[in-house]
Amino acid sequence: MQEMHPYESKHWLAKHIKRFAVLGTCLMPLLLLLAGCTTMAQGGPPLTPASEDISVSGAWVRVVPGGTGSAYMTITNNGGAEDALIGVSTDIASSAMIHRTEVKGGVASMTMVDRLPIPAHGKVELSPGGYHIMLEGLRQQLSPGDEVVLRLRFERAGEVMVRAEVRRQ
Ligand SMILES: [Cu+2]
Repeated sequence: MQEMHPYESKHWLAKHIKRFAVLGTCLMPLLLLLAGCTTMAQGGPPLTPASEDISVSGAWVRVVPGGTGSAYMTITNNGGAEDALIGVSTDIASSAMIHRTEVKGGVASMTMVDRLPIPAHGKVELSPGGYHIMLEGLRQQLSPGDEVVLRLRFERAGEVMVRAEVRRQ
């Protein structure tokens, strides 16, 4: 190996320190995500979202006879850019979809929503009669008081885990 002058070796070190700093920044979200998973596995304190811009409150699940359920919550975007809910998954159901209930001519129907925009500095409420997350193919019997974990996928914020309480209404 070629011997370096003191100046060159200092320069080399500076360049590599910079590279490590960049690598560290990239790893941070991953580490936070892993920390979140560990917390969940242990049934510890409330799950912290991966992003500070998106917060979810008042999440609950209503179980309907026939093996389906609906999840409701308020999603708040504290950031200065629009985000969007683009997917949901959960271990307790084989499918979780974003739905919207619409009433036309006195008849209520549900349509699937691929992308639910959450405006900058705004919030969107998922509530009975409006937006909801449809849970189909429930894998276990749910009773009031049970807690389920939902994984929400956002365009910008990435994955946000939410605990939801099972309630009758
Ligand atoms: Cu629905």
